[in-house]
Amino acid sequence: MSYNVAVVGATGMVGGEVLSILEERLFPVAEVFALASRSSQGREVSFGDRTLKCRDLAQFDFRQADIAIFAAGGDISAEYAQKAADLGCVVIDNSSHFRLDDEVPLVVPEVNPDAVEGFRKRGIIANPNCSTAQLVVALKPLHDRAGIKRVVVSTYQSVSGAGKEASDELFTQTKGIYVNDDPTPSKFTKQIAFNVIPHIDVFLEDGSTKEEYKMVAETKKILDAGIALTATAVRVPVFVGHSEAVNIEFERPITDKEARSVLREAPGVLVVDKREDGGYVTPVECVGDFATFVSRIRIDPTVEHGLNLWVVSDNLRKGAALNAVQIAELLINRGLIEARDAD
Ligand code: 11C
Repeated sequence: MSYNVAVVGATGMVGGEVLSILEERLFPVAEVFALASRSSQGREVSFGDRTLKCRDLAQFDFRQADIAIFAAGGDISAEYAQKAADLGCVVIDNSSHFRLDDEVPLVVPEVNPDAVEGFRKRGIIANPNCSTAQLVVALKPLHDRAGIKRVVVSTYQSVSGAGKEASDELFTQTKGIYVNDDPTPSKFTKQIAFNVIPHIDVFLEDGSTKEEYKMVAETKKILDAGIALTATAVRVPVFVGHSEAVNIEFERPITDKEARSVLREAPGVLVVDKREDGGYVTPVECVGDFATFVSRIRIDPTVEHGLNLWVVSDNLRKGAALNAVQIAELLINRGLIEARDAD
């Protein structure tokens, strides 16, 4: 059986990755609809060796699609996702719009696959924030083994998380600084080239940022509401690949050796941890990969049952497009979705 898939935001960075991943994973597509705003109508995007012409999202009849992957931001999801779902098209939404809605499951297939069944309420499944997705993939097997009490995480997030304009700003600023061009930021609040910025998304009343809040709330919804988590989210001058320094306090004892072997067996995780120069993964090495890489696994002797980890993943893939495609695969594998025009 094959499925008609609509990709909303097909001209964006995540939309482009969705198209690549559908093709790379041989997703059973009958037809792919590349949808974008009216101004992008007719623009061409690649799907394998085919070229697709973008259609106007506002004019698209979602009855033609079995699955829609939305990757065009919260406002577009707010306007169109429920309409698409009401027309019988299962929506997988990459924006933050529905993530904390009780009637919408928030799913990372390696972590809480059973939650996907809840899609029937509204016909929508939410994809987590990129920094949460890779974190919970690494935390889940450790939580199952030793019970996580508290997590302290500091992120090192690439500019692609903030979109194409942000990536362009890093590129232009980096080049410009060598020829004394004005580095005045426009997308970021401070210079990003040769700098780090401890601020992602808007500030909240308590002094944290929304990115940090998302990591707390989404981890609780996906993994376990009982886990205490505190985060500091930092933007770094890296194009693709988010990194996280993670400190974990467990209920029960766990050695670094046990953690390494549990992580080695865990779905979606690749352990690269040689305890020697270069024996760990950096963001440039994870680009284009499906895995969440875990390195620097070691005991934290300052707390009872403590561990430290370094977690790296391609934020456009596991953090967005790959997770969305995996959710679609999960729906198919569980027989939860049927092509309306079966072959
Ligand atoms: C960033 N994590 O790196 C953000 C991007 O809620 O889907 C993803 C925002 C989201 O800026």
